[in-house]
Amino acid sequence: MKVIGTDFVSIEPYETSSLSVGIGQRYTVIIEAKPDTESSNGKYFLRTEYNTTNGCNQELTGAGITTGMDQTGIIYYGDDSDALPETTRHDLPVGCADEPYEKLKPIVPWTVSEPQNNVADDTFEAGLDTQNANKWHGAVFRWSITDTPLWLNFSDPLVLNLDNQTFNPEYAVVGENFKDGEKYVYLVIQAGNLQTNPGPVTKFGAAHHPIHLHGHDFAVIGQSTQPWDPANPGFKLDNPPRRDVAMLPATGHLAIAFKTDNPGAWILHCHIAWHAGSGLALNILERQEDIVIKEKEKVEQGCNGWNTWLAGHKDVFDPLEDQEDSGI
Ligand SMILES: [Cu+2]
Repeated sequence: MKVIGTDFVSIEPYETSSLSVGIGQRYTVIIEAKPDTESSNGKYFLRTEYNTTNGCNQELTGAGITTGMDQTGIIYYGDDSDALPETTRHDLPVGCADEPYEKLKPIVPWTVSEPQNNVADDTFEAGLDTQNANKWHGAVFRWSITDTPLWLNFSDPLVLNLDNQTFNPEYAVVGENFKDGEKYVYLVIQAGNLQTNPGPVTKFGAAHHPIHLHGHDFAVIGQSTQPWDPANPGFKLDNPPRRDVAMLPATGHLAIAFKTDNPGAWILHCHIAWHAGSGLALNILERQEDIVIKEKEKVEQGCNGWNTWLAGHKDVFDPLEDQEDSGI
C-alpha cells in the first residue's frame, strides 16, 4: 500500500503494510493487489482492526493489540469461486499514534513563520475537569480544553454575535486577531495529566485525542509523547506534516500552526464524539473584524427553523438541559 495524501494534502509517497487512522482522519492510498504477488488465487483480505480495548487504552502499559476483529473485506481479482484469500495478517504497530511524523512530507512545502501570537497564552490542556465535577450542567466530569467545557446555545451561534467584545466563557472563544494573513499562529495542546497548565482548573485524564480544526489545514509543528517544554520548543517549521486532524498523544503534546488568512469562527475539537459533546472543544475567532457573512439572512433562517422545530420537540430534545450532542 502506498500512502499519497493526508486529509487531502498530497505527500511524498511511502510504502506501508498498515495504516493507523485516527477518528476523522483521511488518507489517500494506492493499493496494488496483483494476483501474482502475494495471493495465488487473486483474493486479498482487507483488514481493519478497531484498536481500542487493548491498543489505545492500554498503550501506556505496553499491552498488545486485539487481533480478533479483522477480515472485514476481500479484494477479489481471480476466477469466480468461494475460496477464501490466503493472505495473512501483518504485524501492526501498537497503539493509537499517528503515522510516523517524518514520513508525512507534503509535496507543496510550507515554511512556517515565527508565531504572531504569544504561544504561552495559547497553550491548552485537554483533559477531564474533575475539580469542577457536578458544576457543569449536571455532568459528573466533563472533558475540556479551555478552563470551561464548551457548551453552546444552538439557537444563538457565535457567527450571529460578531459585534460582541466579550463572550460567555462556555463558548470557549479564543481570539486570533492577527491581520497578517501570511504569518502563522501556534497553538500548543498538552495532555491532561501533566498538571502543567497554570490556569485555575486542574485537569486529569491521560487519553489520546484526535484534534480537528475547521477552516484550515494546519502544520503539525510538534507531536510528541513528552510534555511540551517552552524553553526548548523543538518546533519543526520547514515543511512539517500538514492536515486537519492530528493525534494528541496521551502523555505528551501536539503543536499546530496556521496562517490567519481565513477570517471566521472555527471550532477546534476532539473528534471522539462524546469527548466533543462533553466539551473538549474551543472556538477560534479568527480576525473577528474581518469576518463577512454574505447571506446572514440564511443563517437566521436556519436558526428560526431550528427554533421552530425545537419548540415542538422539547420532550425529546432540549439542548439547554441535556446536550449529549455538541452540535459540532
Ligand atoms: Cu478526545
